[in-house]
Amino acid sequence: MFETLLISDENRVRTITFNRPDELNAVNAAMAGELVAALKEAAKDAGVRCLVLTGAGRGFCAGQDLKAVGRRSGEFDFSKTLRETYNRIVTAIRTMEKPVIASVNGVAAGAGWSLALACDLRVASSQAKFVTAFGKIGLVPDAGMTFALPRLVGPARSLEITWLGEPISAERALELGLVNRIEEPDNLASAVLTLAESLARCAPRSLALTKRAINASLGNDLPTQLDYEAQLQGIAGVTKDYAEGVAAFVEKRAPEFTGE
Ligand code: T3D
Repeated sequence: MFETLLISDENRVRTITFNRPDELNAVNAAMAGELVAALKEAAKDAGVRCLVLTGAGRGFCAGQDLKAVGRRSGEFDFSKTLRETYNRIVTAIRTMEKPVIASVNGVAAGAGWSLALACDLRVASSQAKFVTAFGKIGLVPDAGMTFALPRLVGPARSLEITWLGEPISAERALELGLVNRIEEPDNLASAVLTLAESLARCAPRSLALTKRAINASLGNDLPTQLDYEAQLQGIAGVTKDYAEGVAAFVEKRAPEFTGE
């Protein structure tokens, strides 16, 4: 269906695989457009309870396709392109009402790292590395990197990482809180699927509203956040899944959540 992406579904988990392995899955115009469409589809498909993003071959994603840069015609409008591509992709991931996991199978560079940072959780291969790349080619970090990094590691480390552009190993990324878990390369896909399946068994509205609450908390003061929690609990507390969760507890059985 897509030229640059592979899509697979297993146990209510959708996996989108960036599929330009010869370029370490660098993003060209076709891939950016297809990613916007694939994220939209995943968001509206009620059968998809968790989404995984990963890369084919030895890379996760090397950011903008630099080989395509030379083929650009006329005066290139960076701002317009970013607004119409990466900004839409990052917004789609951040606002998706289901968990999105980056399964970082190899190098994540430039906007490719930004895409991983936009995800809710990151599981990295022990062989993965993270490279800001922007500074080396005279650009500014984009695709949400300057939003995500300070929230994960604070402003001073964010500047150190983006200014110096030194590659960060998976192990260091784990120490810094840039990834949630590390897996051996051969085990990465199955470990991520197991994690995604656990999330897919949870109550979908509970996961979605929790994502909203955690995202909102970073811009809220305590009274606002407490009120927001009360508002969201007002929604969760009248779902069939809440009734099912309580019934399953009392009956000592596993809940069957439907998303209603
Ligand atoms: O322009 C706009 O629209 C604005 C948006 C900008 C957003 C951005 O993402 S800017 C940042 C762009 N990305 C980079 O600058 C990263 C460039 N790549 C690298 O620095 C290195 O390739 C890596 C650190 C990612 C990996 O290094 P390594 O040694 O593991 O692999 P390699 O040998 O450099 O690359 C392997 C192949 O992938 C190679 O192809 P070849 O020579 O075997 O035919 C290489 O050219 C290709 N490749 C890697 N990155 C890109 C790429 N091809 C196109 N675009 C790339 N970004």
